[in-house]
Amino acid sequence: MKVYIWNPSLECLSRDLLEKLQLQRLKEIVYKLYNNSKYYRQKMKEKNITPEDIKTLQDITKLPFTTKEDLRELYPYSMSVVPIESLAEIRASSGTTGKPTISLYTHRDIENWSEVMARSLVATGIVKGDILAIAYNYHMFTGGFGFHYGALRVGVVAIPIGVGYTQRTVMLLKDLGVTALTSVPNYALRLAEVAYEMGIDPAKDTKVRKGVFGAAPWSEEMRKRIEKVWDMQAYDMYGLSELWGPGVAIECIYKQGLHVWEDHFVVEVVDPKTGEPIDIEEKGELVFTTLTKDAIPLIRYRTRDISRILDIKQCECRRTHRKIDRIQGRTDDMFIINGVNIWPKTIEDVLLKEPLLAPFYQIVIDRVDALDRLTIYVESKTKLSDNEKSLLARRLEYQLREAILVTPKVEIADPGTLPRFDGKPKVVIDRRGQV
Ligand code: DLL
Repeated sequence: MKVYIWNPSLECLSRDLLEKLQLQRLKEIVYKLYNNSKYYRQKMKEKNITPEDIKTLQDITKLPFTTKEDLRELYPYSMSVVPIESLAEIRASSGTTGKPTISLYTHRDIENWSEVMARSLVATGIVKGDILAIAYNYHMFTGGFGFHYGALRVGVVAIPIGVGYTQRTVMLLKDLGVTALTSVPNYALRLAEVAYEMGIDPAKDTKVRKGVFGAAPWSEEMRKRIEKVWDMQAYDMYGLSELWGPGVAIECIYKQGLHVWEDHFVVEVVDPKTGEPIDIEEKGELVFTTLTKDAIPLIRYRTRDISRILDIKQCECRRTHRKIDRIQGRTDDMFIINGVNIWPKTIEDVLLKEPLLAPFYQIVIDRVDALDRLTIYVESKTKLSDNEKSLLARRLEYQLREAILVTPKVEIADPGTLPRFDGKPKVVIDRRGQV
């Protein structure tokens, strides 16, 4: 297969020059935050450091961490270091206690995000001449627009196909001669299933031969299945809204880890318990410092995603940017339903507000027809009639949808019927398995 590179002068920059560029940008960003962000100035003062203490890249470990809690506390605008009128876009993630985290973008942010997305698409062989169906949602989520911006930058034809109209999507994939697909990984299997039901063989009757999947964990086994049913090459894309969205790291055609765009991000791996740096190749929590983010630059952002930095000097694709392994899990209890991040606590908050319910519940996640399904079993305080159960369940489904942005199925259980736990309760049962 041919290696395509969007921006060779930066993607293949020598390590020496790349690290010099990183250090220069790191110094600039630390200086900017020290002088413009009350929050970071305070945090640096607590650690007794000033921008002058950053002399080498290794000095990054002297800097304080930033967490998701910090972002929530400073909701909605207080993390920003630019005036509101210079913003181009505002996005919000699904939140834990009703308050989402806010992502702010200046025009420069959109420029840089488009650049890393362009590089990422091209790294997977999606180039001018391709027709890309973007089956991510285009609302507040970063998936749809992120890929869209990247496609426009490269000159790939973008189809904002979105999610939800699966039969129509299959028809359009076929009729429009789509060559590349991007979505949450399991949606690629769902599309294939629906295609078969419509008498369409995705491998033979469509031209889709490349796919980029991310926003949720997926296994090698799932990759094999996707590649087989579609007769495509499937690549892993990593990103998070706090760092623009998708486009932080991407697999190149060699599929041996994901290149992190290191002229835009410094990647570290730390021990999730102690915060101490971890050796190369060892598993730990990914931490990113942004080097070019404009509205909300972040220092040492704790992602809670588990991975490792791979000890590979030079990739066969010639890119010099270091690679991380595919995401192996998380340090917290967040789970992802069809690309939407959900914390059990948000569900609990809704359930415990309802006076008819007892505080015993279970969250069950299944995969049905290649889509994630969320069912919440919760006990009522007193025995209810079938009609009362049904009314209560519908009301809770509505309230939960408002809180978690996914519609679950709610089942009301009779008092005393759900399991009790002596120790840490096992409230989330994920039956999706590896695939
Ligand atoms: O999921 C951005 C994105 C969109 C990435 C499209 C890739 C493709 P958030 O909604 O903020 O942003 O969720 C970020 O999703 O911390 C991981 O836990 C998880 N995640 C993202 N990509 C992957 C991946 C987008 N390739 C959170 N493998 C992250 C495993 C992933 N988990």
